[in-house]
Amino acid sequence: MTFSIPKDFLWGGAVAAHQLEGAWQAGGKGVSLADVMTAGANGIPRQITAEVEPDKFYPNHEAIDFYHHYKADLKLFAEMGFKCFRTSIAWTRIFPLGDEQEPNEAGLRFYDDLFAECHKYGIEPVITLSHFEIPNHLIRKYGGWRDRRLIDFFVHFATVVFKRYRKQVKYWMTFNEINNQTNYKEQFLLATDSGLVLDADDPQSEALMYQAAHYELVASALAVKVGRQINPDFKLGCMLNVSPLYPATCKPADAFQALKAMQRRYWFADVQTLGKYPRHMEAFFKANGLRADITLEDRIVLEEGTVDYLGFSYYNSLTVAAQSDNPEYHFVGPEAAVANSYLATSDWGWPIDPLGLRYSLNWLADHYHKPLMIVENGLGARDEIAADGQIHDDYRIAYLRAHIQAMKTAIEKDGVEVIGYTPWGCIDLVSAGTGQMSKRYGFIYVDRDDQGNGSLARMKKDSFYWYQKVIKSNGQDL
Ligand code: P53
Repeated sequence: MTFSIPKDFLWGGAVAAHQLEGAWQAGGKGVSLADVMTAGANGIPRQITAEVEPDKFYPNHEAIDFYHHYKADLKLFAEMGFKCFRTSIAWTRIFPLGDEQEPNEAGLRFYDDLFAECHKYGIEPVITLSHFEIPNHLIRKYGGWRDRRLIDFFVHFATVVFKRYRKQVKYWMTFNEINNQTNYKEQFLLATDSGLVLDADDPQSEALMYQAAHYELVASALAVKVGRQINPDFKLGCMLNVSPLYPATCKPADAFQALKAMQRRYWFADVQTLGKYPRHMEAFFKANGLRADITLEDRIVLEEGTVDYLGFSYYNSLTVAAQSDNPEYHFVGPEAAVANSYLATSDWGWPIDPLGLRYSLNWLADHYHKPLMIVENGLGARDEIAADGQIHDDYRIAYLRAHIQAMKTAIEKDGVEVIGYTPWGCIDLVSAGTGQMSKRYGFIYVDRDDQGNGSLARMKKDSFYWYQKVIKSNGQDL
């Protein structure tokens, strides 16, 4: 056993197809959910339109046009020393509608070329199958994941890409941040996770969420089973957003509320890593009449399709206080969260808490006993080009340094097994939550603004050189 960052550690960066590729109609690509989301802003939600409306601005349509810039961009990632690159396959490039039998060859070819370019530099692709980009047709015709037929469509998609990229891709994840929908009153989270486009106060939203989530979990397990048959060397993972929940005070009711909130947000990982619903969720479903369509056959599939590793995003912790009117805690969202006076926040109001990453790594290791991969972490911030023409993003470096240090301590002192670290948005891209370009995460700046103006030129920030040094020293020189 070694208690240090392993030699073959997967340092890299993470993105999602819809947030950077652009080229939303190239090569026969179909319309995805991301193509019908308008731009929002800090505190202003993005709108989801039924179809693409000509007079509206949809920032993902062009994004940063990675589709036509990927060769130059990968060259920059290679220059930083990336060992891996996490992106997703846009479902609508492969199946423009989502329910076809025959895949779209032009879409498949794009990823052939992209993965070949990665391997040219010894960069291992890490691929998410479904990252907030469900085909819009599946939303409009089937109502998204509320319909059991989506399982077959997804498994067919997974099978096609597993076979096609059997030799090019080893690391896979099924559904991005599958547990975001726990906050089922937020339209954006239900839509991006499950293709459920509902009003915030829809009385069905909780029941539909648990149904949709169940079908996704079955689809995820089936995909894992199929993937293992196609290539036994595949590493197949799940992906959760992890924001540990702290009690606001040492009042026992607050501590208990935090415990309940953890159960309510992370049970998805129990299903995906341990193969079954935890008893607390079975009891919750029963008590609340939330009996979804869960068959015996589904339960067998869940047991058979457990993952090899657990990927997760970490941005922040959350703090909760007991709510006397809601002792059973249905819902984990902003209503329950309180400000944590010990933590500073980003310009978008996200608490900054490096120790929360060490906490999360420990908690996940204790519960799930699987290798962990930190597949997103980072600071969304505004960048200014200084008088010397450079971007001195010391705030971003400070954030990442503190989080990598927390990860290192978890590996060295707590014995947690971590196989990789891919900070989010390694090149500036469209924010998922707000649709903004100005909420930047990258080591590489992209000249494009929130209205879609700009030359798309790329430029290295100070953090580019810093991260290059981190990778070169395998995390020793922070
Ligand atoms: P943006 C909500 C809460 C935590 C993570 O987010 C989230 C979201 C959705 O916004 O998303 C993940 O761009 C997601 C990425 C996303 C990234 O975090 O809103 O996997 O697609 O871009 C950062 O600042």
